Amino acid sequence: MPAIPATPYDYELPSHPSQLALVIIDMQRDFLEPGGFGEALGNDVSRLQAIVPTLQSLLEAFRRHQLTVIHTLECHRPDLSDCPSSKIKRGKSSLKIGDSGPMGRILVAGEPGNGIIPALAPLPGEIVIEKPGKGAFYHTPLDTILQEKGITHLLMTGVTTEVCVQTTMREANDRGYECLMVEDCTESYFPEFKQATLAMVVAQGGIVGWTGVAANIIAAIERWVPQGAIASGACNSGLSNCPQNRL
Ligand code: C5J
Repeated sequence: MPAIPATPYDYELPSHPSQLALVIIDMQRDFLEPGGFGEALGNDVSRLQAIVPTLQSLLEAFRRHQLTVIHTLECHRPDLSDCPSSKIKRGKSSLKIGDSGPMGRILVAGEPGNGIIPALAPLPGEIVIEKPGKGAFYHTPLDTILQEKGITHLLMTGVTTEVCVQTTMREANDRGYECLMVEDCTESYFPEFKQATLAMVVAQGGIVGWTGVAANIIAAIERWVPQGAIASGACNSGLSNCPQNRL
């Protein structure tokens, strides 16, 4: 089986391209742009912008080869009935979840700040998971969708490395998925937390999975999937980025 050079050792690709998915966690204006949730928590949001071009290249490779792409959004219903109370209470920021900020209500579905940044906007046919927790498996249909599509291998990207990306990777690992965190397609407001997370997931022989870089993944995909080949079952779920089709 083809493999991607990775840490702590090569990451073997699955037997069929339809078993692989790119998971893009929370690349939302609320986390990447001034005036959103990330800045309200006191963070320098400009740090997260740095991964956008590399993530775009990886996303384009997946789209070129018609491989499955899954976007997630951290968001809540307008009445916050799906928001864990701990999330609302936690923190001492001036703007809390549900409050009105410069880009609309913080982390509320449908508000301008809650959308995915235009550079990575989902295309029709790509799965968009709305998640009320930090992990993308908590109170979402993600596991069911992956099982229905026969997906076994997940490439984890997005923000922030040590919160939603790591939580999702740990949830996925516990469910038996083979996960690789893409080092240059994930970022944190705290560089030391990103480094610690990368070290933690590969420790003890890959206790949570692998880490690797986008260029190696793109090269492996180019060799592995014939140009334009349709990966059976991928991207054909009928789900889209249209708000009415979000999950
Ligand atoms: C956070 C996230 N950091 N997407 N969310 O609150 O990592």
